[in-house]
Order: sequence, then C-alpha cells, then structure tokens
Amino acid sequence: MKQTIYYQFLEKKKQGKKSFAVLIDPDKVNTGNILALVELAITAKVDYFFVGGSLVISSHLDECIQQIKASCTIPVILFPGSPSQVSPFADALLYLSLISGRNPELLIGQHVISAPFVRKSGLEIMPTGYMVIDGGAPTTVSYISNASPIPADKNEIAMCTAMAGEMLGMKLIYMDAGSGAKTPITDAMIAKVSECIEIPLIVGGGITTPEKAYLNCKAGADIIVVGNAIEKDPNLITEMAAAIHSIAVNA
Ligand code: 1GP
Repeated sequence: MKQTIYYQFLEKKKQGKKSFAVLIDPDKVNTGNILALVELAITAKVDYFFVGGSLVISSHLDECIQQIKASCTIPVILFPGSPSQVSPFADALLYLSLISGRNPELLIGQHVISAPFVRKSGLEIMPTGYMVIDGGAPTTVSYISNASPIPADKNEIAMCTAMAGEMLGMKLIYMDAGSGAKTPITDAMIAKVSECIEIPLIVGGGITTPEKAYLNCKAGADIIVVGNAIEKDPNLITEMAAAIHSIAVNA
C-alpha cells in the first residue's frame, strides 16, 4: 500500500512542523474561482488540499481535482462524506471511521460495501479515526452522521476515544467541530488528545482566524483544516498559512 503522504505527515510531526490544509467543497467552486484559490495557495505555501464535504450535490468532483492537479503540486487528499466521493485523480484518501459515534454504518458498514472500489482507485489510503466534537449548533456532519458528537467540554471522552482509535490501528485522528461550527474545538481538548496519542492530529471546524489556528497548533494540532472562512475571504489563506508555519520547529 502507498504511504508517501503519510510518511510526510510523520516526518513533519517528528520535526515539530505544522501543516495547513485548505478544504475545498466541490459544490462551492467553479473553474474561475478554483484557479484563483490555487494561485493564492501556491504563494502562501499551503501544504495540502482536502477535497470533499458531508453533502456533495454536484457531480464534478473529478473535474475539480483534475483542475487543481493541473495547476499545482500541492497534494490533494480526499475527505469524503460518503463512498461516492472517491476520485482516482486525488493523491490520497482519508479513510474515515466515525469513532466518536455509534452508527455502525459509518464505523465499518460503508467501508465493507466500498472496499473493492476504494482499493481499485490506487489511492494512498490513510485510516483515520474521525471524531466529531459538538460545535455549538447542529452541523451538516452531525445531522448526516446520525450520531451524537462528543460534548465540547468532555475532554476525557475525547482523549479516550482518540487513544482507542490509535490502539485499533488508526494512522491519524481528525477532530472536527463540523463545517461552519459556531464554536471551534477548545485548545484544552486538543492538548488533552494530543498528549495521549503519537499519531498525527488533524483539527478543523469553525476556525476563522489565524490566531485560533496558531493556538490550536500550539495546543498540539499537527494539521489545521479551514474551509468556510476561506470560502468567505480567500485572502485569509496567506495569513492562516503564515500563522501555522510560524510555529518554531520543535518549540
Ligand atoms: C469541516 O473541518 C472542516 O469538516 C472545516 O471546517 O469549514 O468550518 O473551516 P470549516
């Protein structure tokens, strides 16, 4: 199995380097604005593009990824809301299991159904323990997943869930308050989780300022994901990237 991008994650974590992933929802981009976004991302030295969403209505996922790949070398990682969001044009796939929920379909059911198709894609597969944290209001992911998020102040539950995910063999933990969350995940919860796992920690959902991104990294996040805030103001890419990359190596 390919592990090129995952090794990059591990190497960066070892060096204390933090990464910035821009989340692109294929429903919200078109040929015109995607190229402008890629240009900004190249200049700001964005580390990764995550592509996907809890609910992708349009059918131009492949086209969207091909456009990104044709214009830059930034790796494209699928962040799928369902098995239909698998594109062989991407570089890697976050193979998500919703370990914070108790919906068997999202823990293993959909994986079984789509396994041959996913393997055939040739994508680098990254087994990811996906944890949805309450972001202050129902988000698309909390509704669609039909599973309760972890309460925002239950740091111990988050810690134990991440620990269990790592011991089950997950290669990444992704803590997500949901797209457009009113309240992003607290630094205290990020710190608690990051202290108890060795695998890279991805954090996203409701991060709207470079300050918050910086503090999340200081608390232990390895990769920060931002979608909504950049959709509203693409120029935020530059400041976000600078804040995340400003963390001194091994500080
Ligand atoms: C959502 O973590 C991502 O799954 C990003 O959230 O769109 O709120 O930045 P935002």
